[in-house]
Amino acid sequence: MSQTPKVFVVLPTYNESENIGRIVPALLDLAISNLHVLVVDDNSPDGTGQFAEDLAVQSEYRGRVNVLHRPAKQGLGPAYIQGFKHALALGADLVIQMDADLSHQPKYIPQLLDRVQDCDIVIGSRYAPGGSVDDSWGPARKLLSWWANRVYTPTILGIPIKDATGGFRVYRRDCLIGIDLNRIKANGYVFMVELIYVAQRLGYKISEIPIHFPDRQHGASKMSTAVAAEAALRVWQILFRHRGLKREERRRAPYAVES
Ligand SMILES: Nc1nc2c(ncn2[C@@H]2O[C@H](COP(=O)(O)OP(=O)(O)OP(=O)(O)O)[C@@H](O)[C@H]2O)c(=O)[nH]1
Ligand SMILES: [Mg+2]
Repeated sequence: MSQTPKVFVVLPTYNESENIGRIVPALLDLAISNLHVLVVDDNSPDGTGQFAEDLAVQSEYRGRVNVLHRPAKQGLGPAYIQGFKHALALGADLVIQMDADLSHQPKYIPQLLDRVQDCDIVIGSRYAPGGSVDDSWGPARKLLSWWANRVYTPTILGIPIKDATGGFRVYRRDCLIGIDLNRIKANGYVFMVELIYVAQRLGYKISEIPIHFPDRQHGASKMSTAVAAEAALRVWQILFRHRGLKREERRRAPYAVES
């Protein structure tokens, strides 16, 4: 890796017009040189894609904001995969995955980047010691989320990860190539679990740092009980799909360049 790694933050958006103008400046104002943002918008009806384009041409951000426009809402997984491949094609050494709704707070990025010097993936973790979720969550919601992440998912998959559904992460370039993103089939939120399970099977070193996870202040969540229940069932599918993977099956060739 060069002296100053090229860092790309991939932000998937669907109707985040109230957040995009907050998060992009917050990221670019971090004192991190060579940090770029890639917005992956699924043709948001609220105009998020155009707001992102407006930011991209603002003189203070020019050259540091890229926007990928996808034709329609096609799910978080495919948006991230296209975004990751695009960031790699643009020369990213490190790729940060985060939501655009400010539940993933930019202030943790220096810690993520610091930790990734010793491993392949770092997860900003709600369930590592010292991590926490929004105070407004009731006891039932807290318990369910804790159980899903600390008990259900790691037990089924046999992985020692405390926040496998957490979507605030940094990956090294070689690791995103080695995983072979074409293996990842999940569309929705279980994408996080599939990707981390494949990484674990392939022997990548994964670490977690504690974060506080506040609820979004603006815009609407795309999460629902039905989506969460489907994700829980799909953990089994992920197990059967990838449990035979071995370290030798790491991909070596970079991806073909796509837009
Ligand atoms: N491009 C794209 N982005 C999406 C899609 N679905 C969700 N997103 C984005 O993914 C991120 C996470 O979505 P949220 O609705 O906040 O879901 P969540 O964070 O799991 O749920 P909450 O905790 O309720 O906010 C946000 O930046 C969304 O705009 C999609 O189909 N395509
Ligand atoms: Mg959210």
